[in-house]
Amino acid sequence: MTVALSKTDIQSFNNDGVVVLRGVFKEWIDILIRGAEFHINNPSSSALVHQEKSYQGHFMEDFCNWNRIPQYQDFVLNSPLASLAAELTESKSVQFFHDHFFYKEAYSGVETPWHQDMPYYCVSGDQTVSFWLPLESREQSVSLKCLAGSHSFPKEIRPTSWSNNDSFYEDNEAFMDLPNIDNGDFEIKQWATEPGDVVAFNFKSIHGANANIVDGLSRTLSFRLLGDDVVYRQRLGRTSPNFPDINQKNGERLREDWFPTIWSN
Ligand SMILES: O=C(O)CCC(=O)C(=O)O
Repeated sequence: MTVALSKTDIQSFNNDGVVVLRGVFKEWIDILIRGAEFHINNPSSSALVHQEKSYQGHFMEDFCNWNRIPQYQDFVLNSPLASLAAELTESKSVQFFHDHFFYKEAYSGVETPWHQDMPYYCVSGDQTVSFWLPLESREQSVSLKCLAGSHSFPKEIRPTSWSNNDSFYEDNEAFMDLPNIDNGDFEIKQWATEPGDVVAFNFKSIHGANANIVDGLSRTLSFRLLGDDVVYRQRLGRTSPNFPDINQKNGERLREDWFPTIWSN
């Protein structure tokens, strides 16, 4: 299934590292909600739960469930996801990398801190895209926020553990610190969204999300896809998500049996 994007959408994605696409997944929301409802009651063994003492709700994230939840699998294989990834990353073929679920209960005061995804991953390349897909209406204040242009920074941002802020790997000069985002030097892209809208962003875009302090639950699926130039990269420790038995060498295309090609032309 394909959806044609405008030149402006593709240009915004290239320049800013992020773009909002309106209504492209409208027909898939009910299906994904069914998957998410099952998922909330049946998290995987990789699920992480974050809780802030003074708030009643919790924030659960979970990874790599598309193979066991039929509605997610249907979406990955049969929705316009793959064609949109090919268009945005200007790739001839696209591999599916993984899915990441963010479930924030009402009044769960745990934010998603500013970060960049790429350094947590076992890949390198420029032709990458994540689709951040909220399953209910999202006010701007609780929507994804992205630093425009941060996908072109000269170094990766030092990855840290969200629970204690420790450096994720043995620290080294390959990484830079997060810039001071509050000093007004950066343009922040953040949109209110309706079900069916999606925010597409490069794995190198710095992004975060405020805590869900509104009276309603917040369910978001992020689907991560790999374009033509993406290859395996060995990191200096466990990645997130972690693929300990991947058995690959630097520079190889990711193995097809785990990360299938879902678009080629
Ligand atoms: O929705 C959120 O809280 C954060 C999403 C995010 O960090 C991502 O999709 O990579």
